Amino acid sequence: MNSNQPVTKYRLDYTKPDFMITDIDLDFELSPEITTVTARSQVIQHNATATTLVLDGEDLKLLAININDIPWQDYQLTGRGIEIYHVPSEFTLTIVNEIAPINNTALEGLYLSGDALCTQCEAEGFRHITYYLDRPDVLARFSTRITANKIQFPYLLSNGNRIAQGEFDDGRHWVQWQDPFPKPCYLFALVAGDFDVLRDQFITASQRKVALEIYVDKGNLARSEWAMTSLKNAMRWDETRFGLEYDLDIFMIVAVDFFNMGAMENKGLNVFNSKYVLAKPQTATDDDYLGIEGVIGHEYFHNWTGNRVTCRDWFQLSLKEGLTVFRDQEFSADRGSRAVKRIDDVKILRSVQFAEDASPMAHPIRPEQVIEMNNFYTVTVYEKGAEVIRMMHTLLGEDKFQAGMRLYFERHDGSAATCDDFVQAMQDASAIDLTHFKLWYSQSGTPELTITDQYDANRQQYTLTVKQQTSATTDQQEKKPLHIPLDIELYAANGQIIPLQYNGHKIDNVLNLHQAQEMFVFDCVSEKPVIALLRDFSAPVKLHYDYQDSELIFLMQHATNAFNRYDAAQMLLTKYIVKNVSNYQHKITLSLPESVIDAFRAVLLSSSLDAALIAQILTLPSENEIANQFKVVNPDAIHAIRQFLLTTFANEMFDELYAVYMNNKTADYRVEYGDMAKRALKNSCLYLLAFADDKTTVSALVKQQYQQANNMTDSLAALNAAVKALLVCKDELLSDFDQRWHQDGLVMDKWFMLQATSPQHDALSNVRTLLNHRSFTLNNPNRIRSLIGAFVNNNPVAFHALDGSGYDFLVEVLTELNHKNPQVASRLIDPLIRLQRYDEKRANLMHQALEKLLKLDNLSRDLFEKITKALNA
Ligand code: B3K
Ligand code: ZN
Repeated sequence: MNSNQPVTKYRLDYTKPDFMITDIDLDFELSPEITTVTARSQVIQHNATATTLVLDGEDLKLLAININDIPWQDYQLTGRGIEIYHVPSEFTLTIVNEIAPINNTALEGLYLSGDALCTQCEAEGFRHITYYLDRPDVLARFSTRITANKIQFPYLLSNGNRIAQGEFDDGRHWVQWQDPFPKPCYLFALVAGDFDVLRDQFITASQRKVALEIYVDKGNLARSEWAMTSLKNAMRWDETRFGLEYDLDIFMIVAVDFFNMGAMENKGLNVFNSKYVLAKPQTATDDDYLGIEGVIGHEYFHNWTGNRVTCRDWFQLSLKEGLTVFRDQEFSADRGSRAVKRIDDVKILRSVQFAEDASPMAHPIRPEQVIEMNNFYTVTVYEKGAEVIRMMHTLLGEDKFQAGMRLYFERHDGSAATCDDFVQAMQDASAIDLTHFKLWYSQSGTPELTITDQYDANRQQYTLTVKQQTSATTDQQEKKPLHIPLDIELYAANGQIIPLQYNGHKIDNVLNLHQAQEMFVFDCVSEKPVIALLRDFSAPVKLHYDYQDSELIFLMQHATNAFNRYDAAQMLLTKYIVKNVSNYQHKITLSLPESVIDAFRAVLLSSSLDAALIAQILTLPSENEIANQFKVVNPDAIHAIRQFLLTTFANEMFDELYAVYMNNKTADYRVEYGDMAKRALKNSCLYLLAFADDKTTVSALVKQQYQQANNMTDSLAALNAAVKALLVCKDELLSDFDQRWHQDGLVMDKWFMLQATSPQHDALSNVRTLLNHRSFTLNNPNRIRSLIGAFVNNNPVAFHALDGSGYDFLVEVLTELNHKNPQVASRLIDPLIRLQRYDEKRANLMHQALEKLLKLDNLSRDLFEKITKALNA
């Protein structure tokens, strides 16, 4: 695919473009086999010494170049595009080229999704459509004319407003679109196909009418209603919380089945993976509903944070992504449970982002060097990026943060900005010095806080000593202390809050850490307190503090912050997980104190806690979360300990789990937060029960729930329990599910995922068999992720099998995907590049697997970048 030698690009090498394009008229003669693109651009020289216009372009067939409507011969095609020599200082450039969407399996540029044609241009896909200045700091007004066969492609969509349309005698029709807002080409979109359309409208705060249209595959109209509801909620929320109104007269969403990621925020025409649009109770789980709400919100919020103000260069990606993730997190938190949303987000950070920091792909939220930009749409740029925004929000408070947002838009609306610009606006609007804070943008790695304390009863003083340290990462040896907001609270033994004060002055709960080691003294502390640390997870760090069990159990009951309650439970379990992993390795019997079980039983039976929060606390940390506790990961030990805990909980709390299960049944299915919380609690009880020794009772219960369920949340929960606890009914239920849903790819993804993550000893051979299942195809990224992605990421025991079979399997898959879809291949390889985290035997096998891949013909830039980093680490 990419025959060019991979080149590393550096953030500090940024230079302004020599030429700008102010306007572009695109004309598409569409057909899946050959599409002809005519691009008429208004080009202006910005650097007076530049006379060569260098345009990006890949996999294009050039037909003609005109300058000011006169054919131009003075050019040369390079592997990466075209160099046009001796151009005037201002001119009209017309380029005609052909592309073949039908052959585009990489799903970047213009490609076929089922019977529809659609585009994906971020980050650098536009160069697969025509020759252009494919960089985000070139903003042009786009107008797009699309011509295609009317029967095959009744809907022809692009960005902006539809300004004209017409028909030809030969069965073709055309539509002309115009987008009044200048934009970089990564926000360009075109969709052509036959759809059902859900239409609605939204009246903005200033009383403008916006037409809302959601395009879905024929027959799926009923499954698009939740997406529409979510869109309207997102539009209203952005007005009320951020004061941001939508700017065009129309907002369209198109759902497609073949899509490399979740969705794309193209101006006025969002293209979505159908997974994040389609939902009805029978096919979508509560988590799917929440996922749709979040992603619809995310893409919509990009209209201001990403589109109106875009990125100067791709190193600045977190400018729009970190900020927009923060915004979508807040949207979800404001709509549902703030605490539960926070816990979900922290889990992703701890399990995936911390692992990325400890991998050869470690990078700051603003990367310094990149070979393939698509490799940097990472949890670090997105989720850690959102944490960095959240810390600024914590430091400034909502009002000053919003003032910062307003200043940011005042300064940068309609242009391309940098992360520094954003922080500057926050600093200027708040008068809070963020100079030291900015280090979060350039330093990679997970900071670790080691906290000790001392209580002086005579002086009634409590002293906290906080050390911070960030270990070297593969990309960066030297680390400096960061500005870290540490949110704390002190409690007396009766659960009362002890106010923070020193010398008669009130002290804020958020301590500002700046140095490698600091001391904080609090007085008027009349007894040795229990401390809640990192309230709401106020910074993306690892915490070390020597809590006694009794203190953790106390925090599980008394912490005012729900995140702290959850986290105390996690820390308590983690202590015994780590202890038992060592027991396992030394062949000592596994054990869990009665007091720990009692603490969890108390949470389970709590009448005051939100049901969804109880469910979160009762969910054991995943094997990946646990793995991050260890320098060298032992997947078998971790799995064994987790199974032991599940069985212990189930047997010890059987009656209580059963009672809570029974008490939280909901009659009808409603997408309503309270009901979702009840289902979450009920289903986490069912999951635990499935591991109890009384298999007859639990099998019957699981089977009954599966058979009686009127919604996917409940049937999938039952199926999951059966598969993970290896209940005898599992095969029967799995095959029933297959019979029922095999024609529905999105539903089958859940079924593939369950089997890919099964603890069954022959999970891999089952996965191999499923590659030939009627519902599976290696052409669809969703299927790949749910079967292969789930296996390599979430079945560590099988993937890291000591015979190397898991690694061999991944090598086979990647060999095929390397040319078919490099972006998807590159995501799948992540667990294989983390070889330093495993014992010598596994690390050697992983090394061999990577060397094999490195020898592939035409290795994509995407895989090349990760493999070479891993081998050189
Ligand atoms: N901006 C897109 C992601 C594009 C990924 C390109 N490989 C979706 C989003 O973050 O909203
Ligand atoms: Zn985004």
